Amino acid sequence: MSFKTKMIPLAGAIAFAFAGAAAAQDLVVKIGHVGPISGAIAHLGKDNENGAKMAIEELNAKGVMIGGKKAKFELLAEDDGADPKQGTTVAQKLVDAKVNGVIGHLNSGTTIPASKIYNDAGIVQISPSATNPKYTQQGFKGAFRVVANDGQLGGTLGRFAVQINKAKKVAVIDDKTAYGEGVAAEFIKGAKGKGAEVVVQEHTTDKSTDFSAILTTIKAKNPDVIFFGGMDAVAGPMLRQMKALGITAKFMGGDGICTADLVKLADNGIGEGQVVCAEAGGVLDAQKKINDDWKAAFKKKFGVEVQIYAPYVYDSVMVMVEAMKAAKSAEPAKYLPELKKIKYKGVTGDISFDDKGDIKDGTLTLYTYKGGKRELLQVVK
Ligand code: ABU
Repeated sequence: MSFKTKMIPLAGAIAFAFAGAAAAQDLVVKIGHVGPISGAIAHLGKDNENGAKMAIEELNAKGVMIGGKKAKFELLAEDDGADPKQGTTVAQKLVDAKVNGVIGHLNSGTTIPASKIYNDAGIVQISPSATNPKYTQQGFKGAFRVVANDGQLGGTLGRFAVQINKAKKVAVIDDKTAYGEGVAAEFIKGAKGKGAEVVVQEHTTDKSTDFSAILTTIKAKNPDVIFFGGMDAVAGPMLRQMKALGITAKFMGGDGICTADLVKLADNGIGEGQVVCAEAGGVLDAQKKINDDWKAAFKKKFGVEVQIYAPYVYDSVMVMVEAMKAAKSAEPAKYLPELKKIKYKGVTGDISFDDKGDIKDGTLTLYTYKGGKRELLQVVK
C-alpha cells in the first residue's frame, strides 16, 4: 500500500473526528408542544402542531447559534385530547423529558392545570391559544400567552351584538369548559353593559352532538342573537340543527368557533353573514401581507388551510428561541428574563408581554362567513 493511499483514509478519519467533535458540541434544544391530536378538535390540535413543526424546521435549516453553539431543535409533540387529566399527564412527561420550554396547550381547560406542573419544574410555557384569563392570573412567572384573552374576546363580541347586530334579546350557551364558561360570562357582561337582556342561558358539553332540547327552549324565547362559548366541533352541528328548527338568529362565538372548518362542520347550516366570531389576534396594513404570505406557505407545505392558531404557535416557538439567543442559553431560568422584556415582530404582529405574561395591546379580528368562506369584518384593538 502506498503512502498516498494510506494518507487518504487518515485524512478522512481526521475530518470525521472533527465533524464528530463539532456535533458533540451542538446544543440540543427540546421544545415541547401539546394540543389535542385526538378527539373532536384534533383538526385544531394538528393545526397548532404543524405551526410548531414549521418553526422547528426553519430554525434547524437556518442554523441558529445559542451561546456560541449551534442549536439543534427537537420537537416533542404530545396529545392531550383536550382533556384536563390527559393534559397533566403529558405535561409531566415533558418535564421528565427535560424540555427547554413548552408551547401549549391549545385549550384553557388543559393549559391551566398543566401550567402548575411546568411552573413547579421551572419550565417556561407559552400558550398560543388558551384565552381564559386565569392562566396568567396564577402568578406563575414562566407562563405567557401570545393571544388576547376571554375578557377582550367576550366583551367585544357582547358589545358588537348590541351595537352592530342590534340585539335586544340574547341567548347564551356554553360547553361547561374553562374556555366556554369564561368567554360566555364575558359576552354577557359586554352585552348587558350595552343594554341587552339575556333571555335564556343553557349549557351543553364539548362532546355533545344533540342540541334539540336546548335549541327548542331558545327558539321559544325568540332571541336576536345566540352566543355559544365553545369550539367549532360543537358549533357546527348546533348551527345545522338551528337551521333544521328554522332558527335564523345571528350566531356568535369566540375564537373556538372561528375556524376554517366551521362551514364543513355545519354541513351548509350557516346562513349568509349569520355567524360572527373573533380570532384572539390580528394584523393590519403591512403586517397583513406578512401574515397572508405565511398562511400561503403553510398551505403549500401541509396541503391544508390554517384553521386558526398555527401562526401563533409558530410565533411562540420563534419568540422563545429569540429569548434563548439573547440569553445565550436554552436554560429556562436564564432565558426567562429575556422573554419577559422581548420585543418581537412575528407573523402574527408585534409580541411583547405585560407583567402577568399576557400579550401587550392584544388585538381581535372579527369574521363572518359568506359563500361558504370565512370573511374578515374588522380588526379591533
Ligand atoms: N381560545 C379558544 C380555544 C382554546 C381555549 O381557550 O380553550
